Parts: sequence; C-alpha cells; structure tokens
Amino acid sequence: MVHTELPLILVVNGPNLNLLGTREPEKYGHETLADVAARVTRAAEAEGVQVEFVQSNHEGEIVEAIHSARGRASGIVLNAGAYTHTSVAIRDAVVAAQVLMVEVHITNVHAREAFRHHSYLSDVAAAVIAGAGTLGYEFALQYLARRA
Ligand code: CA2
Repeated sequence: MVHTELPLILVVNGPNLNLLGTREPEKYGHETLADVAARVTRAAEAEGVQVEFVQSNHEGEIVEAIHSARGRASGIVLNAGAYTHTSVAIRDAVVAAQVLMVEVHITNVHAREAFRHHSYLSDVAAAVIAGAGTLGYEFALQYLARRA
C-alpha cells in the first residue's frame, strides 16, 4: 500500500496570543490557545490535512517559523498579533516562503484604534479574516485545505 503524506498547514500565532482565554475575554473570548489548537486539529482531520502550531512572542522566531513552511507546507494561517501593524520582516518572510497565507484576526481590527487599521500583511495574503473570533482560524484552515 502506498502512503502519501497529507498536505501540511502551519498555524502561526504572534505576541501575547499565548494569553488567550486568561485576560480580556470580552475582546478575545474564553478559549485558550490550546482549545483553539484542538478545534483546528479536528477541522484539519475533517479536511484531510495535517496541522502544525507555532506561537512566539519574538519577531525573529515568527520569521523563522514562516521560513520553515517553504517547500514543506501548502498554507500558513497567520495571526501575527501586533506585529501585523509593524513588521516588514514578517511580511518579507511570507513573500520569501512562497506559500499561500491567510491573515487572521480574532477581533475586527477595522473597528478598533486607527493604528490597527493598517496591516503589512494583507496585500500579500490570499485572504484576510477579521472579527470572526477564534472561528476565523477554522475558516482559514478550511480555505487553505480546499486550495491545497
Ligand atoms: O484581533 C487579533 O487577533 C489581533 O491580531 C490581536 C493582537 C492585536 O495587537 C491585533 O491588533 C489584533 C493582540 C493579541 C493579544 O492577545 C491577547 C489575548 C488575550 C489576552 C490578552 C491579549
């Protein structure tokens, strides 16, 4: 029997998202990042893809995680947190990786402070999901799985 590997989707979370479910539940909800990972893993199984999760509070580690997707993953779900609004380095890593990326935000960044309205990532993203809560991660995974 021939075993072919399932396509891989990388889910990358940036700074402070390790605090999910522990503070500001009115903004970010009650689920922890581990809860989200468990739900996304079930969605991945249903879609016939594998999923790998990375969370880092350090810009360079996020850059390296994105590099690691090149030639290995068929998509990246990226919530770069506040680096979305500041990081040319993360944007350049996405372009260099040559992997389809979906930008996810738990909150509707456009309904928040003006400094959150600009993203260095949106114009290099295949799709952008903001304001759907943590369901956004599942939607992004489904989209990438169906394009894989
Ligand atoms: O809405 C999003 O997903 C954001 O990417 C979240 C970032 C914020 O800087 C972006 O503008 C929008 C902040 C992540 C902070 O995560 C926390 C989660 C729980 C408690 C405290 C912070």
